[in-house]
This record gives sequence, structure tokens and C-alpha cells, in this order.
Amino acid sequence: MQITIGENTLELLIGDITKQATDAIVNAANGSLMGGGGVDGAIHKAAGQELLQACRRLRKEQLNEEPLGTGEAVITPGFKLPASYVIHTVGPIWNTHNPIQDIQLADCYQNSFKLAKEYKLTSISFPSISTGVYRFPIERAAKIAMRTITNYLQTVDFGQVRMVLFSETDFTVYKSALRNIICSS
Ligand code: AR6
Repeated sequence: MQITIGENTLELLIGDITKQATDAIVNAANGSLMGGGGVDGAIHKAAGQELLQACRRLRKEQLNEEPLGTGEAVITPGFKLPASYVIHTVGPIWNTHNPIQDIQLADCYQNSFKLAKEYKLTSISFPSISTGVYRFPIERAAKIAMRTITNYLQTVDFGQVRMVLFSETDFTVYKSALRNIICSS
């Protein structure tokens, strides 16, 4: 599914984010930036050891060895990936006692765009942040992701955005969230 928003395109597809040749791909990382399972593990594996070294340097030089905060984003080269850059962001861990988790999830998308713009990138691929190990309900996450991305593309000339879903079920959820937004606007 592909739609046009102003000068921008938003595409939803089923696929592997490590194969996307967009300027940047976004990693659903954890605060340590030291890799993990899920999409994070797949990205580190495909990018090679240099990515881990770059993340270590970044922790030291930009974060003063502190973990990256939830909703924040940082950027590294893509090394062996087809994408030139990896934008690492930390989604919220689903917790009904956290009143700001929706905002934190929206921040992941917004701060990724902010970095991409700063680096003058014109194409980006996102995974479904927080809906795996972090257990954020996918219907809710999809609404937030699609709302945040479409709002951004309505106000900024960015270029091409791909939402890369890892299963047909996830794809259907995101497609329906996007359709609802289009129908209600
Ligand atoms: N391409 C696209 N999507 C993928 C891929 C892939 N290659 N692999 C998995 N997904 P998760 P989170 C989907 O758990 O919930 C890590 O250990 C997956 O099906 O990767 O934000 C980190 O280090 C799901 O829909 O990320 C953190 O500790 C989505 O990516 C923690 O998991 C996100 O699932 C982050 O958890």
C-alpha cells in the first residue's frame, strides 16, 4: 500500500528492514545500544561488528556512558547494510502505569525524522517499534505510528517513508490504522 502526502510518499510493506536501501533504517533498540534480539539483533548482524563499535563510541562520546532515553534517537553509519545510516531509537516497554508511553512512542518516530532531516536524508524505513519484546499492543502502536508519520509528512517536505512490517498480520493492522486516518481526514 502506498499513499502520497504532499510531495512525500508513505509505503507500507511486508519485509525485512535490513534489506531496505533507504538512506536510513530505524532500529528498535534498547537504551544500552549494545544490540539485542528482534529487529535490533537482525540489524547488528547484517551491519557487522563495526556497528557495535560505533554504538560503543557513541555511548561514550555523546551520551557520557548513560543509556539512551526512551523516545530519543541517535544515528550511526549503516556499515554493511544497504542503508547508509541506522537511526537507533528506544521505544517504551508496555506498562499500563506509564501515563506517557503513547507520547514516548510518538517521540521515537518524531526524533528519528528530526535526525534524518538534520543529516539531509530523504528516505527512511521504520519497523513496528515496541510491538515485539516490548509488548506494546500493536493496534495502539500502529495508530500512534501512522498518526505521527502522516502528521509529519503533512507539514514537512521529506521524501520517501517505508513502514516495514515483518508479518502479514502486522501489515494488516498498520494498513487498517492508515485507512482510518485517511477516511477521517
Ligand atoms: N525487519 C522488520 N521487522 C522486524 C525484523 C526485521 N528484520 N525483525 C523483527 N521485526 P522487537 P521492540 C519486527 O522485539 O518491541 C530487542 O531485543 C518484530 O516482528 O524487535 O521495540 C532490543 O534490543 C516486531 O513487529 O522490538 C530491545 O531490547 C517489531 O520488529 C527490544 O528488543 C519490533 O519488535 C525492543 O523491543
